[in-house]
Amino acid sequence: MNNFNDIIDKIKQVNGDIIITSHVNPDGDAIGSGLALTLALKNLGKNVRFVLQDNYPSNIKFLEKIDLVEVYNADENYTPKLVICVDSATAERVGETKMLFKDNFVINIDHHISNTLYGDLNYVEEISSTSEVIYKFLKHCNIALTLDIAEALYTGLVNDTGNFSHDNVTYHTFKMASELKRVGANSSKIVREFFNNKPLPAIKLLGKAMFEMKFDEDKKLASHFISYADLLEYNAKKEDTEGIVEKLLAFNEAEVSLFLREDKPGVIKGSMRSKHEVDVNKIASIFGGGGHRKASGFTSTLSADEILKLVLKEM
Ligand SMILES: [Mn+2]
Repeated sequence: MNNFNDIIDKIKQVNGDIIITSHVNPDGDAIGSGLALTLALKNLGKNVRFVLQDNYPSNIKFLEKIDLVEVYNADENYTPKLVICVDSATAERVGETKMLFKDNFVINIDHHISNTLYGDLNYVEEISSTSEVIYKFLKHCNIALTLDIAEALYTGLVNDTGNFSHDNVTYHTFKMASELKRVGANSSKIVREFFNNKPLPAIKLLGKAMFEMKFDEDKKLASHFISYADLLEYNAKKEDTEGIVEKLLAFNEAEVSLFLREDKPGVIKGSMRSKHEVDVNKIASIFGGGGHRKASGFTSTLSADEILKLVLKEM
């Protein structure tokens, strides 16, 4: 594992384009940490682009500099001198932008315990969010926090902590939030725009999930599956199911929640959350996924029934 000095030294050495990337279906932490780092390195005079396979979700468009996000174009000849990947536990998680890793120097900055250390330099620390890692990095390097950077980082923080409700929140997380407020981050605006800003298909699918939720009395698992046909029927985007897995866990008898979404015919994305002791990072790993003890994800080509059976067996 490398340290922040290794990383800033490499960044300062680079002459030419730096491309920052992150995982597919980017969430608030992927966008927040990546955008904050993009802005910070631009302020150091670097040529930086923030390139993702998928565009940002609509509930994050309030961020002042969100237009810096570029969607990867397979026809373009990218020639970065350095690629920095944030919030992605594996190289595969970045999707098509993995092409950028080829023949290029890669720095991997993340907070997932399951990170495979795929970079030429790796900094992985299991704290609340990659945004908190980037915050520590910027402080360490004495890079100034501008308002734009602060709001991007705050968004990542509320995304990965469930607005400071998960147990990945520490004294340091609150100190960071306090510092971001001092710089001027509008926390109430961020939470309102980010969480209470769902389009109709998302509201309908949430209602459907709550109504149709399955519950295994024995293992205390609350689960729900949304098929590809459901997504089409409700005219929903993948991002419209964001948050359902947490809402399933709101059931007082549930210890673990499992949300399955068929992203394209035959391919299911699974998300899991755990209330207490059950390690869902371990469960996700049987499908080749991972994440954290209390929040994890995976992708599988098994059927929803088969996945549910395997999860119950593993619990
Ligand atoms: Mn994250």
